[in-house]
Amino acid sequence: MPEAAESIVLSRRGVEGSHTLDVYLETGGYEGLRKALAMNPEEIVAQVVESNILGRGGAGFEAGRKWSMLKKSTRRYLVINGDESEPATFKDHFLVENDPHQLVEGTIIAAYAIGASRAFIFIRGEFALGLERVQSAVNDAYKIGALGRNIFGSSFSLDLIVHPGAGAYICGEETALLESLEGKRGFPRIKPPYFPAVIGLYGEPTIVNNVETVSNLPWIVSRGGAAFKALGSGRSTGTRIFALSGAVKRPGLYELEMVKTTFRELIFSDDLGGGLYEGRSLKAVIPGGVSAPWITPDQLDLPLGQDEVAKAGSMLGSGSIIVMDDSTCMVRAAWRISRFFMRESCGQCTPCREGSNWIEKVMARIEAGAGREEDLELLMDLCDNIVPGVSWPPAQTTICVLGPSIPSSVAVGIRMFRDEFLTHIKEGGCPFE
Ligand code: L3W
Ligand code: SF4
Repeated sequence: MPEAAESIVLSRRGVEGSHTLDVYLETGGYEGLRKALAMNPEEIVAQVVESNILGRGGAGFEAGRKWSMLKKSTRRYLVINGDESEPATFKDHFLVENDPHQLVEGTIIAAYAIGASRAFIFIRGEFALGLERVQSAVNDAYKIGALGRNIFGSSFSLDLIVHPGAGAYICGEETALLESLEGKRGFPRIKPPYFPAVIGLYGEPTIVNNVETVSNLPWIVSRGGAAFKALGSGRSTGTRIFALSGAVKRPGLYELEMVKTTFRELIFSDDLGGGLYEGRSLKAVIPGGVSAPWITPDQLDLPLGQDEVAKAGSMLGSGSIIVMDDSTCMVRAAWRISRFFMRESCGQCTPCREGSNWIEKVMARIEAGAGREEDLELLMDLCDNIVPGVSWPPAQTTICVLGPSIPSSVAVGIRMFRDEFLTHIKEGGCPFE
């Protein structure tokens, strides 16, 4: 059975009015910030380093280490990435709508720790209610002196700007997000040299952190980095929100202590995913956003931990878990994912722009029943041209990681479900329709 989870970022779930200032203050809101302001910024960085919290946006980079990499400069910025657009990832959406003050408080703590006097929260434009609530939380924070000049009577001042995205998935890539904030088209920059911590917004050192990552900070500062590290195991400390979707009885968000629960428990426990629908069997699971290689039913005892999933040849990524049962057409699933990447490619790099288009066209014709047997080799060859060796973790031939994400589901789909692809080709159509 899964361990009982300590609720950190979802502690106000189900509390009526959780997005309002009154409820936030009644439930300990802004106490973490008050404590933080009584500490030196270096002490807060030390607490976050000790917590070992891994970034919750997808890459899992240690947040404290990233802060420590910030290049010395008089002007520095903090940017919070709330442009969540990965298919089946919906944790930040929930946090911005239901606990916007927690996000704002975490942002102020992070800005104080890194010495930024201006911060931005970039929120996916389609999250209309979330945008409204975060803006309203920011307005309230100014009113009670948690933002603006001399926050809570301290010498620290901060301005916080809420910025809506304009509908492009690629703007969730941190350097494209910075371009977009600067008013330009969301084209990713080449890293290095453009690691935001070195050359970021307006050319100044910038920290980009995910919504869920900073939402943990009020708790980390209040309870201490060691208390956070005591949860989870190994490098995967604390709790994490898992967004469970697909063919399960109880899809939704589950905040779980990292590593202490397995995929099997998350999917099948009555108090978590509740299992599959009657008479159905499991085919595969996509473990961390649609860039991640699928895992098979015999890998279900893997713990939900960063390194554990990486060792098994996939990634925990953004913490979204898609369950596919025997009613799922795997050709259609892989085609839909390739179509997503094709549409969202920004077009700067040839392998990504041309490769995604070509792969999508071939996948579409197989799904429609007009494929040829040679198409499977053609698809693997196209994948190989985007990621040499179609290896995992992928070698990068492009400016950003969207390119290397394209082959993953197509290659893994062909390797794991070749017969299903061949059935589409030989029978001239989708057997699931
Ligand atoms: C300074 C160095 N900074 C690394 C920083 C870097 C970034 C962080 C991680 O990919 C993943 C991707 C998606 N000096 C540094 C340094 N940094 N070395 O560390 O860097 P990186 O490049 O590994 O990650 P990334 O480009 O942020 C993100 C996966 O997440 N993903 C995506 C989810 C999508 C959303 C969404 O909908 N918006 O979250 C899903 O799993 O595939 O692997 O800050 O600057 N030497
Ligand atoms: Fe744009 Fe794709 Fe290149 Fe990323 S890999 S910069 S999305 S073309």
